[in-house]
Amino acid sequence: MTDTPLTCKILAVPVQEGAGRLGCEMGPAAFRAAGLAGAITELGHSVHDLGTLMPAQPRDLHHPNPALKALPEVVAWIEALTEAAYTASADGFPIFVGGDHSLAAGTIPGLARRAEDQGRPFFVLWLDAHPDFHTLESTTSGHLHGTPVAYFTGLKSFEGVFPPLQTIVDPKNVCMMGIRSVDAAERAALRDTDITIHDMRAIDDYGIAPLLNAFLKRVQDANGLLHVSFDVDFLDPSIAPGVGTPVQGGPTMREAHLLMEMLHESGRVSSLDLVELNPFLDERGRTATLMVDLVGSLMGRSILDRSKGPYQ
Ligand code: B3U
Ligand code: MN
Ligand code: MN
Repeated sequence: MTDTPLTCKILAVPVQEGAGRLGCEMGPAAFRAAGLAGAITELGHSVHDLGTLMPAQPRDLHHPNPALKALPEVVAWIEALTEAAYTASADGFPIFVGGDHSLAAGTIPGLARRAEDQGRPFFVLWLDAHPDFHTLESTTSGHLHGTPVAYFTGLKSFEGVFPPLQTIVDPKNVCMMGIRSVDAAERAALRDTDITIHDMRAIDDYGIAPLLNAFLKRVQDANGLLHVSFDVDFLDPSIAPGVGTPVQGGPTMREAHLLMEMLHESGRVSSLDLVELNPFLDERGRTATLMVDLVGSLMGRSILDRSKGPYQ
């Protein structure tokens, strides 16, 4: 993909009801102000602005877990998102700009269904400090941005509450990186899944590159499509303070750029979520600006010209 121009379709998704702190609804505006579209077109790609998504009409929904917050509202967003992601992925490279991470409970099922239509295996790279693997029963915070991975990998908890899944994502096709804040119930549940989880310990031990290469090889061998779900709190809060749930000890700026550059070189990435940017908590836009720089690396920016291959 190195030199293939993409048609990027940017959809703004101002959902914030899934997070514990207000402010993610300003995420799309901050990405715009930090120059997201220009950073992409500068690299020779084109950008279509799909505007701002509206949620479906919330329905009366009840669940025995009294901690759950804004269940009808989040489900209404997920319904609209699933359809929007399915439609947007018919062609081009969709970028879903959130919004909190409950967004991925809509984008990923819609994209997985599209991949199935196309007869292509579907893979997810989950970049996050958190595994977001709570069920509706196990979450104690009740914040639904902590649940999307459990939902789209088909855990029963969500049946009859979240929209029925037309296509379940195979847990074997999901790889998490950057994990460093795991609740007790998630820790127990993750022992029983086939998801590949590279926590910060693994990154310290082996480095980003070999871990990512092993996953990318699996995507390549399967001729798969790869969706990247990028939670801004994946990054260390010293470089990315504009998030609601910062966790110390995350990847550095260079580790994050390396990862994005490698993703570009793989030519496998077909869609992207950018979530959990909270401009209300940011410092003079520096988190938004860094995220736009990282999208530049994903879209083909490199320090030196590498078109003839690396290190000659
Ligand atoms: N696991 C915690 C914290 C959390 C999850 N995702 C984010 N924070 N962003 C919870 O509330 O479920
Ligand atoms: Mn997350
Ligand atoms: Mn997170």
